[in-house]
Amino acid sequence: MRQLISSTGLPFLPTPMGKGVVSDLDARSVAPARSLVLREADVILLLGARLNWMLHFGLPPRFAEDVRIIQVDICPEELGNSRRPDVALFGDVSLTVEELLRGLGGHRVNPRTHPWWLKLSENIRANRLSTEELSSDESIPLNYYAVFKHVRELMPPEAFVVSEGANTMDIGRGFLDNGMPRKRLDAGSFGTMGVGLGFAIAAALVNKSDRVVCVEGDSAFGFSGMEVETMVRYQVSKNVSDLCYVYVSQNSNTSTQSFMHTHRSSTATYRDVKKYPEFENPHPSYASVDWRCGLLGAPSTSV
Ligand SMILES: Cc1ncc(C[n+]2csc(CCOP(=O)(O)OP(=O)(O)O)c2C)c(N)n1
Repeated sequence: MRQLISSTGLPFLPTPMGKGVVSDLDARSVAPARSLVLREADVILLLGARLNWMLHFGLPPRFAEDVRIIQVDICPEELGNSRRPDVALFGDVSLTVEELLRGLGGHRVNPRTHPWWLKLSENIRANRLSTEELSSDESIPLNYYAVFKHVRELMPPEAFVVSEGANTMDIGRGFLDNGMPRKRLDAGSFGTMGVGLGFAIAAALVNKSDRVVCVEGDSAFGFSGMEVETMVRYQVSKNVSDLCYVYVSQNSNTSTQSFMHTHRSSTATYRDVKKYPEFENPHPSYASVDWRCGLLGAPSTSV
């Protein structure tokens, strides 16, 4: 796949767990222009990715009505699932790509002059600017972008990234880069919360040399947070001193949800919850889970 991208100059968009097959840092990644790419692409070569909720089922308005899809998949039942492809290729992605490369015979687009590339580059530039603006806003309560900017700076490029939550996972996808394949683990095709800490433990045990960075939304952490104790009991963090986990977005999701339920409001925010001191404590101390297990945990409200 790396050869396909480098020799054709085609723009590519990784799906979440495909991140790193071609490095997120590759100049041909158009992830920052994702919405535009999906909406306006006229031909899509779908390599092993599935047209499920993560790709909006391949349907309008997120995709063009008349987009032509060339779908390659090793599972025949996935071909035509949700949207009928114009070309269906049943087979191993690597072998199929090798054949495609042979057929393309050195065909190449120039990112500096091709009109589609120019449009994408402009959109990437504009989106990067607005993301930079958000990530440099370090007012309290911190926003996701400001937190991720700092996590990214501390993360070695070969790190495993475990990411779980809703906004935490979505926004983190654009910030926490993968330079290598099979190094991102998230809630997956079924968006299942509760897998994060278990994934982090498994990644740390399987690969003893690379850092594991586990980024959890607070609600997601609530599903499997007690695995911190498992880590300590099995001395995961002693064997792999580089295991590190971070809970972001301590936006008291649970408090907000209970608040919304109690007050029958669908628009309650963290600030509304703060108005009712008699209600749940909106500042649960996640760091104390670490302390109680003998780990180093630090609550943080600023960067
Ligand atoms: C097993 C399971 N139960 C419930 C859900 C529904 N769900 C989707 S995201 C989410 C939590 C999101 O909150 P949080 O982890 O705090 O992330 P945030 O959006 O605040 O960043 C939940 C409970 C789910 N996906 N899986």
